[in-house]
Amino acid sequence: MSELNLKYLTLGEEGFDQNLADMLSWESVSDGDMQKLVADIIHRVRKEGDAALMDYSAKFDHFEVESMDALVLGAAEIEAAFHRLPEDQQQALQTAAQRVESYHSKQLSKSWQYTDEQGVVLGQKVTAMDKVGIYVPGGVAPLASSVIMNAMPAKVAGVSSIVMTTPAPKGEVSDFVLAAAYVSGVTECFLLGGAQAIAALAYGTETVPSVDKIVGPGNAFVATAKAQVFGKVGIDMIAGPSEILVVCDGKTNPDWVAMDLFSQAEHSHDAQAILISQDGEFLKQVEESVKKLMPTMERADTILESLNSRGVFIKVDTLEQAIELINTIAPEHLELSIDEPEQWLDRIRHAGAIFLGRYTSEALGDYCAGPNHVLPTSGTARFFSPLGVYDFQKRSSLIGASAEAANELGKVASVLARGELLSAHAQSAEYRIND
Ligand code: HSO
Ligand code: ZN
Repeated sequence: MSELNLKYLTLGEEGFDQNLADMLSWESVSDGDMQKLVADIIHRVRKEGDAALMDYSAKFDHFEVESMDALVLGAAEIEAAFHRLPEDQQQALQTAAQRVESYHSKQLSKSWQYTDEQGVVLGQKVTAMDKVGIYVPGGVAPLASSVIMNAMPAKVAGVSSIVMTTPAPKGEVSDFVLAAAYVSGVTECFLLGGAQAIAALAYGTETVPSVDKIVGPGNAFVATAKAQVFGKVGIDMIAGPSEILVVCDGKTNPDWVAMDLFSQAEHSHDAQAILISQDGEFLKQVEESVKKLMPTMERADTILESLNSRGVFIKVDTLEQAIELINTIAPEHLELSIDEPEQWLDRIRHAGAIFLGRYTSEALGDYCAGPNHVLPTSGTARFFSPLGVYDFQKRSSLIGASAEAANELGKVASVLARGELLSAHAQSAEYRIND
């Protein structure tokens, strides 16, 4: 294993802003070649439907099937996977699903309506989307929690059909992932991965229904495909690598802090873990903990690569300065490992999720606290929010004019329409003016 080589920065030193900006920058790998490859896959799925899906399944997943039936799991098969799990896993999945469900039920928007002074009925009618597709990556970690986090807000919104696709390399699919689908109301699962899965969900094939929105994480192919089908269907945000920023006053056990940094670093070689403290000694102690604990980690290679390429320890003079830096970084996950963290909340404007106090590890939020773990990355917390029920609800405007209101407002509309040189608009308003 190569050596740990952590980057230290000190607020106020020469070049700090640029050095920090360099550490934070992250470019997606979607170049022109990738765009073309993905466009070809989408085109072929649109043209050939199921036949293309079966062919891609053999080619990319080494899973050769005679018919599409082999790539579809229905409700009974999804449920059966749940019952094959050991009881502690069944229970943990159910607890997580219930907590995520009850948290998200607070996010439900309701329709509203009022009558203004002119007697015009105005309002907003809120409806759920009809059909949603969730992409679940294959890869080494069977991300059951991501199934819950993506499906549950759709379920709470009242989406009537929630389907899932996940690749099945050599026909293998994780029972843990299927069981998570079961506890979160997914009714059908397609064993498809990559750009072809996204194409199938966006355009539909003989077997796969087209959906209204596609959500869920994925590799560069999946992200590129989602960007390309956007507009035909809705998509969630395109997520970058996972990040954690821990602000610590130096009074938390350094092993805890090191492990919290590891917990994001183990997601991928380009995940980012940042620690900020006003206590320089403490930063060194956490580095010692990192060195001590690293060899004990199952995913030590990934953690080390991530810490060496993108890890940063930042020394500040005061906690106030630390809080200022948070707003510049706009982290996906922010742990406030300090006394009375709530006192600082007013000043924090940009963060995907905020973990309050030394006992709140990010892992609780990743799995089972209740809030969503699909969060804005790469500084996009400046303008994006966590995935929520609101992402599966949409709004229709309501306008109802009485004869009197049509008279009054019609005059305004007529003047504006004539100003825009749109006479049909003007006349349709004027027909209803009676004085
Ligand atoms: N931390 C990830 C979510 C996750 N963690 C899934 C464990 N499993 C999102 O940033
Ligand atoms: Zn995580």
